[in-house]
Amino acid sequence: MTETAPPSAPAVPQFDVVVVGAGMAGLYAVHHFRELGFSVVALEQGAGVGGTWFWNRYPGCRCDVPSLEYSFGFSEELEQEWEWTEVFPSQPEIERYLNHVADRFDLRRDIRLETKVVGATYDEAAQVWTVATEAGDPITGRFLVMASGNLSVPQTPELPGRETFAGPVLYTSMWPRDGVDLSGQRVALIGTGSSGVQSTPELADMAAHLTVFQRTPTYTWPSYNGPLDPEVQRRTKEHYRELRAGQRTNPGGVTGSTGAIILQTAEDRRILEVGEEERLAVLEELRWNASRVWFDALTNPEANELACELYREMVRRTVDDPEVAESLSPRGFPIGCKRPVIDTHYFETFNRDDVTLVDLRKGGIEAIDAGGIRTAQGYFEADVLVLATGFDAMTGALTRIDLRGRDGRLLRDVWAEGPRTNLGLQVAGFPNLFTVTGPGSPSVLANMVVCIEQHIEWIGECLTRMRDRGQTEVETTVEAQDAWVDHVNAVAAPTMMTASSCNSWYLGANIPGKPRVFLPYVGGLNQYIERAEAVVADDYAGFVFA
Ligand code: N01
Repeated sequence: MTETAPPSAPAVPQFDVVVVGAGMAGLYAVHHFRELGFSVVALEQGAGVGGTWFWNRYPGCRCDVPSLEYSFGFSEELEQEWEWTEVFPSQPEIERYLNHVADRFDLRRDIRLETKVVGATYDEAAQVWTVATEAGDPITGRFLVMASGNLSVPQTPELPGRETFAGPVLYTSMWPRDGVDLSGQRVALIGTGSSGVQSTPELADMAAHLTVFQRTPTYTWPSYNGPLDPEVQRRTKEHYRELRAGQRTNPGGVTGSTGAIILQTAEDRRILEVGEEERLAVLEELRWNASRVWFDALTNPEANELACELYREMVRRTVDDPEVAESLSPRGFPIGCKRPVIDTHYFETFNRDDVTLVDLRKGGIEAIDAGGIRTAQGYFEADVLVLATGFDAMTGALTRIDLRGRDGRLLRDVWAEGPRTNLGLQVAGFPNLFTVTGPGSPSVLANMVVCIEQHIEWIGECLTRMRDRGQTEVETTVEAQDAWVDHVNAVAAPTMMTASSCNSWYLGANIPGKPRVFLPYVGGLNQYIERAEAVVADDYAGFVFA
């Protein structure tokens, strides 16, 4: 509960809908709500549209969902006219695509760039949200749609002496728009999650020397990227409606019908039922994927550990120096607990003479000074520091602003023990607030574009129903929210993702002090959509309208 009295808002707001963010979700929100006849504005802190794909422009940045599936399905013309060039799209290609979307649908006139939202307050009497920005006067709207991203708030770790470093300190998630010339530079990279793993081979190519500081080794699997076959693209365009329908009945929102190999999933093989000879034969045959094909490894820790050992054997076969190979081998947490990392020649990069691995488990970072990084293992000189240290995922963009609902209560306080939502879409005590791909929805566990379109359409349908009935306020009940949170927790419990040895950002474990709560919905996008549609069919059971 806060002490600040909410400011009074005008009875007639400036906009029907205020959207926060102009990434994929914000762009589609502007288009869709406008098509439905609502007045809408999107507030975006960046100097361009694209969200994730505007900010994360580090070398090697690429999506791991096939381009033909990682694209909007709301416009057949858009589907037909846009030509993808690679199986998995790179950041520049996705950014170009999203700028094309903004222009093609004339979205920019309702988007305010360089407008950072710092808070929003709900006026219960007026039923209006007042949104505060760093850019100027507050903006009012009947509804507030947070399209502010799941991985949009960089985690900025405490690194003693960082401010004394003489050279540039670059975040992969805030990479300079004009690029950086790293030729002849000694680069120090901290962080070996998806961003660090993707950028390692590219930074090694660009720099004079690359030193990778690794706190936790990562399970990574090779990307099957390459030029997109024009014939595959042509065929897909002929059958796009089937593909889009198929995405919504698939747990991950990806049909795989374009032939792209995404990631080997578990087959009907059981590692506990085969001897070492057969396991090694599978390793010969499937290489890295030999660690992913075992059905019993999904739930049985003993089976999982055997799969991990196959993975480590693959690291040993790839990395020349046995000590470096051992340092790069993950231990102590299961395969499947963290977000799978997809790489291009990551392990091979450590065979280069101009690349050094510093295993922080043998002694952590003690201090940074003007010329480099001091660890218990020695001093490493550097001209440029690159931080690939992750995000305050799923909740950061909502809890790090001053978001106040009924009685001026701050969302950060309401979620002090972890986020609670109904369907990841609404929070009790915060009427007329919608969170796109919020905690408790499939979001980061599925094709984000499909998740975004489904959420925006669900919200649009709800707002249209309200307009038709002359209603001006909608809010989830506490009971429906509690029931949804119980369901989210129940489906997560048997998976490796909630194993006690797992310290992932799915659990908030990467942010000091963040409550350990499993954030996304792991029941599958298809199951989720069924449940979200059942709520609508049941006349919005669990939601109260005024
Ligand atoms: O972040 P991460 P990310 N000292 O949190 C280390 C998506 N994504 O940006 O594991 C030293 O995974 C930290 O170490 P540890 C995707 O969903 C997708 O890489 O905490 N190290 C870890 O190694 C992904 O999962 C793609 O011990 C420190 C790293 O920093 C998500 O974004 C590409 C440290 C952070 O890894 C996040 O990925 C990029 C410290 N003080 C991103 N603090 C695709 O390929 C943190 N670390 C599609």
